[in-house]
Amino acid sequence: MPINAGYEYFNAEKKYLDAQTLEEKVAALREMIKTAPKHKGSENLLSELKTRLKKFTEKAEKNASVGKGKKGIRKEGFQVILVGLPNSGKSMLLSKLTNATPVISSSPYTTIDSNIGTMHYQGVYAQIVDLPAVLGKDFDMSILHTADLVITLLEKMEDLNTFEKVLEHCKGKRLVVINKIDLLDSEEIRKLEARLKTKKADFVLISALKDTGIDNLKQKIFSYMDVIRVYTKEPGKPASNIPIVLSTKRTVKDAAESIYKGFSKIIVETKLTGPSGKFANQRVGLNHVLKDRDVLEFKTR
Ligand SMILES: Nc1nc2c(ncn2[C@@H]2O[C@H](COP(=O)(O)OP(=O)(O)OP(=O)(O)O)[C@@H](O)[C@H]2O)c(=O)[nH]1
Ligand SMILES: [Mg+2]
Repeated sequence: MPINAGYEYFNAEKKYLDAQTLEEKVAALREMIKTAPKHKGSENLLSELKTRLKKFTEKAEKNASVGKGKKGIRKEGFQVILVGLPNSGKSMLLSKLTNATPVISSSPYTTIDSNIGTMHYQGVYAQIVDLPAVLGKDFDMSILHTADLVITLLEKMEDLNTFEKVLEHCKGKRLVVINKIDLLDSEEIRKLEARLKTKKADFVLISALKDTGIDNLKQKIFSYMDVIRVYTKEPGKPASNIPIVLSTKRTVKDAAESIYKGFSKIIVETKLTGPSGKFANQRVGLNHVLKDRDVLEFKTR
């Protein structure tokens, strides 16, 4: 949002926001620095971009020296892991949540090495990891300690009993997903839902094969991320379609500072339209608490 930045800068910024790997982020940041306006008013922006680049290059170097870890999994942002017995449909679910193309097969223990994909949900990314079947020789439970959300994928509720002990290692939140509901009739689905409700566990019923419940599951995963999306707009233009992603209960100031450090200091007025506002174009202060899907219009000095 620097003053007088050209389209090249905005293109680079878009690449930066879309970047999914550290390497892509570093490349986009270099481009942002190259194309950012170089005058008194953009000094803060430039120095902030350079600090960010330094942080990312250091991280990239560190990652390169540690290698990719035992099973080649590097945690990127919010991490969701799929845990389940052989043939429960983990790999097929990964292929439905992300654009990964894992091997899917009716023979058990097909997945030997974890498969990784990125789920895109309305401007927010989550890393999804399809693990080798739980209790099998290739299952490495160390990832249970770092995952933010553990999805246990089941063909039937009883299957959970067989590996409940393993899940004691989970540090993150847990969600039960029952797959293959295309094999059940509506009466069986109704009974299953009733049973799950009494357990008070959070659950989703899906058929990965028939794409049933996949959007609902994505929405659920998003809700576990505890983030909000805030959009910026310029006067007389539509709001950008790339959100600023913040944790919940953050303020206008946090949104501004996430654009670049020091940006909130040059804001003279903020107009807000969205769920946290009372009416469209409401003038709000820097301490106003934001909600998901708010749109902000900053006036700077
Ligand atoms: N009917 C039905 N079959 C499914 C569904 N999801 C997956 N399958 C089938 O179940 C079998 C196993 O699917 P995978 O995705 O390979 O299962 P997995 O959990 O990754 O299995 P492992 O890698 O061996 O642990 C395949 O034959 C899939 O076609 C579903 O929703 N309904
Ligand atoms: Mg598999």
